[in-house]
Amino acid sequence: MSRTFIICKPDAVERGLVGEILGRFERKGLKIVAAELRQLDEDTLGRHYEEHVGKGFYPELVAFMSRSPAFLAVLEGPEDTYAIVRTMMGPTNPAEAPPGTIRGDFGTVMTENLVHGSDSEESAKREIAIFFG
Ligand code: 3AN
Repeated sequence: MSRTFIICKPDAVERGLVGEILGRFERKGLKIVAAELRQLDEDTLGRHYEEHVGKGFYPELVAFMSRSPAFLAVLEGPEDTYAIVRTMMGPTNPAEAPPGTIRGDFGTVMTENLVHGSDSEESAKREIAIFFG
């Protein structure tokens, strides 16, 4: 089995899109094996986004990700679950995200792009450890 980590970001929770997003992953055949609505703090976000700390957009990213609760989940599928989730999310820039993807259907700006998904099996393990211990 293969697991990945997702965040329905604060914009998704505020807009009432958590059910829509989780429903897509469930209908695809992925199983929710852990989930929690949680207010994220700067310290946790610094560990999660360690490759972005210091970049120009980082302060805006942290302010956004900590402005209201996010919905965290671990999803499980038979193999390459992280890649299935990434394909369903669409590219980081919503302008490049095709219809049918989560960002393509619901997103219009780069920072507020609704959903995070681990970008490799290694990232998934690292992020599950950060958020679910
Ligand atoms: P993804 O969320 O698609 O994996 P990452 O991990 O490269 O993308 O970036 C994490 C988050 O940082 C993005 N979801 C987005 O909110 C923000 N971000 C990344 N690159 C930029 C950028 N060039 N300008 C503004 N925000 C960015």
